[in-house]
Amino acid sequence: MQDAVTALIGRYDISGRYFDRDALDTLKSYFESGTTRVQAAAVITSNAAGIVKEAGLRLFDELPELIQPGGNAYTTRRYAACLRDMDYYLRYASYALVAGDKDVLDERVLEGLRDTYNSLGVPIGPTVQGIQIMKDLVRAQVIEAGIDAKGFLDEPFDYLSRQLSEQNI
Ligand SMILES: CCC1=C(C)/C(=C/C2=NC(=C\c3[nH]c(/C=C4\NC(=O)[C@H](C)[C@H]4CC)c(C)c3CCC(=O)O)/C(CCC(=O)O)=C2C)NC1=O
Repeated sequence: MQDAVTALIGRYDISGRYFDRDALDTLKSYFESGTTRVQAAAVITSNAAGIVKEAGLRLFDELPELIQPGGNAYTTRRYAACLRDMDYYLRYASYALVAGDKDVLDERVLEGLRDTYNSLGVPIGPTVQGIQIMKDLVRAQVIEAGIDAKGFLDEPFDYLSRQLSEQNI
């Protein structure tokens, strides 16, 4: 698993180079955004349960067929599994936000997920919709907390959405 710093070091080490101007700029901007990343993650941490619950309610309000007979989130067990998945996406998004790198999402979340979802009939489109709802809720709460993280806050949510959609072949 890597973060913005180890990813950069890895790239430079491979070719035995010292950091150049580009690398130093990248490092500088990562460290400058560091406190904000941590503050945004703290907002997610302290509101996680509420965000997941609210996102679930909105999703099932927008797509009621998911929780009706024949829907993938129908039955208490599958409803709970769906919310648990949303909680996974939110928690790993907070990690990726702090790391400044998507590697943790590839390695811990996305790897093998398409096969699992396809074999269980978990619909990708609605899952992405749920992730986007969480993104909106997180953004609203982070703004409300007076934190300006708009340059990178959406990234992990959009990356998860994009990768899930692209993998839905
Ligand atoms: C941390 C990385 C990680 C992820 C991402 C993960 C996902 C994941 N979601 C699963 C199931 C599931 N996922 C959903 C999710 C949904 N159904 C819907 O209709 C909605 C659109 C959506 C919620 C937004 C459901 C309903 C199941 C249960 C499906 C079943 O057992 O039939 C399963 C199958 C095993 C299980 O039920 O626990 C996995 C592995 N597990 C992991 O360890």
